[in-house]
Amino acid sequence: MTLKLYVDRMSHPCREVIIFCKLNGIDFEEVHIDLSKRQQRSPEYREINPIRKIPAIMDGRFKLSESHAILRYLACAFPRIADHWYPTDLYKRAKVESVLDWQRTTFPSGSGSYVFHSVLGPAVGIPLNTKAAARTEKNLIASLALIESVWLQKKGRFLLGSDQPSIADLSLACEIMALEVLDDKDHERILGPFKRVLKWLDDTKNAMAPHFEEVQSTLSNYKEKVQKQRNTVGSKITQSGGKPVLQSKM
Ligand SMILES: N[C@@H](CCC(=O)N[C@@H](CS)C(=O)NCC(=O)O)C(=O)O
Repeated sequence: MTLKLYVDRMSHPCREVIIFCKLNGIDFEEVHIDLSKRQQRSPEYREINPIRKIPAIMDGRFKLSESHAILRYLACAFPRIADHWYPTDLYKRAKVESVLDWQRTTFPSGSGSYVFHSVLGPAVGIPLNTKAAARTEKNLIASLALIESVWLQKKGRFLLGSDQPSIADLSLACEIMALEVLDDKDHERILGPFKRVLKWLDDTKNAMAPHFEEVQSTLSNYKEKVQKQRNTVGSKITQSGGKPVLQSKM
């Protein structure tokens, strides 16, 4: 039976799982759970994941949620997955685990939240929140500094000094790449100072080509849409001398 992925490509944990399957030639069916329509709250989806979050998978009769648990499961359950993704060597695996755990405990108030409060919220029906965005920006900058000084210190191109990417590279890169949706000025202000992070992101994208960019393109398309809306509102404000021009719906 084909593996089913319950996902929305707007969500970074979902993108991680899709990219992993594509990179490793795992056959899957993508079931779209539309966050903007709150389909994760539907009774049907509750049967798949009672926690009502995405991603989730169904492999035969086995159901699983939590992106990191899913990545670990896929890396072990499917044949011929290259060892570098989730090393069998206990010490190497433990190090990969430490990055994954750090990411889930530290980053929820980092890039994901920042992007959510400053751009993505309306995509799932939640208004933007500039105060929360400012609060999370601090945490995000501190996390980027830590990635640069701790995880990217060694010689290799990838996290922990490795020459090939692991599921920790995939997951962390997907989370940080959510920042792509910011306008260019904010993106440069936040990521610009972190040259090693930028180089690692490039190396990760290249090592995972073409699937990384292809799956990430949902976000780039959303950015274009937001940009167009900003420009339209901006030009209406200019035309009206400061106040947005509100169009009649009729
Ligand atoms: N720790 C979870 C996070 C899952 C999660 O928060 N997913 C979000 C989308 S990015 C979601 O389903 N949100 C819907 C909701 O909270 O109602 C994972 O890594 O899978």
